[in-house]
Amino acid sequence: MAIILYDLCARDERIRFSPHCWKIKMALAHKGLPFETRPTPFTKIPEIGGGFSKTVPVIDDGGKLIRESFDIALYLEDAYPDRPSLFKGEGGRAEAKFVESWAITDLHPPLLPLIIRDIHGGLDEENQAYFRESREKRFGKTLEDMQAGRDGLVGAFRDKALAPLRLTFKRQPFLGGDTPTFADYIVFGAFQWARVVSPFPVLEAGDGVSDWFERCLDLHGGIGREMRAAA
Ligand SMILES: N[C@@H](CCC(=O)N[C@@H](CS)C(=O)NCC(=O)O)C(=O)O
Repeated sequence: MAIILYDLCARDERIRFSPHCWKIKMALAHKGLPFETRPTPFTKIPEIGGGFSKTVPVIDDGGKLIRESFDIALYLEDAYPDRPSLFKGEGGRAEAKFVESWAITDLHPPLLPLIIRDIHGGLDEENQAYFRESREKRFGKTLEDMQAGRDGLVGAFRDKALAPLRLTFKRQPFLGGDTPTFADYIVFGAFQWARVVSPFPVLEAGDGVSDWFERCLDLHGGIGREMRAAA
């Protein structure tokens, strides 16, 4: 039976933009596990499993519900040990946790103001109201004010926030080494989020990080690239 993934969707249900859900789509494809997605707008998340989670992704594997992207990846690794490994061993699990922590503290925060108003633009009316209210309360600024400075912010984002990735890709094609691991999918999710919601060029063509992202878009039959980029 196919695993079900509750996957955040935009006004157009075909548009799937959540960075955390992309991690899991890539992880499921990496393991070669059949899965189906259930398009889920922000305001419908509380209905999953009768209030099972405040966030997506959530997976349903034969009636067993799992939430939190990192825990889902660990579950898939342990439940399907004969499939290609997401972590390449214990050390890989521990290192992927560091990559996730870095993405939360140092990658998502500077990326969000570059695309936050564009995320809102893709939602339906009910979800626009929810997104605006929750995010403006959280950040103490309007979405418009947050995104207004992006032309001035993107240079520092590329130079500083992406420096550790750029340095790494000088030596190896993936964070996982010669082949990708869940660490790659954690970071991929962030850039796929930006690619799907916004035409703003957060990555510069020809940069090592951009080259790596292009490689990731082609992985697993190109499931990342199949999702159309925002125009
Ligand atoms: N720590 C969670 C974070 C998931 C998360 O923040 N998901 C967002 C979508 S990208 C969400 O569901 N937000 C619900 C909301 O804002 O109401 C994970 O890794 O799964």
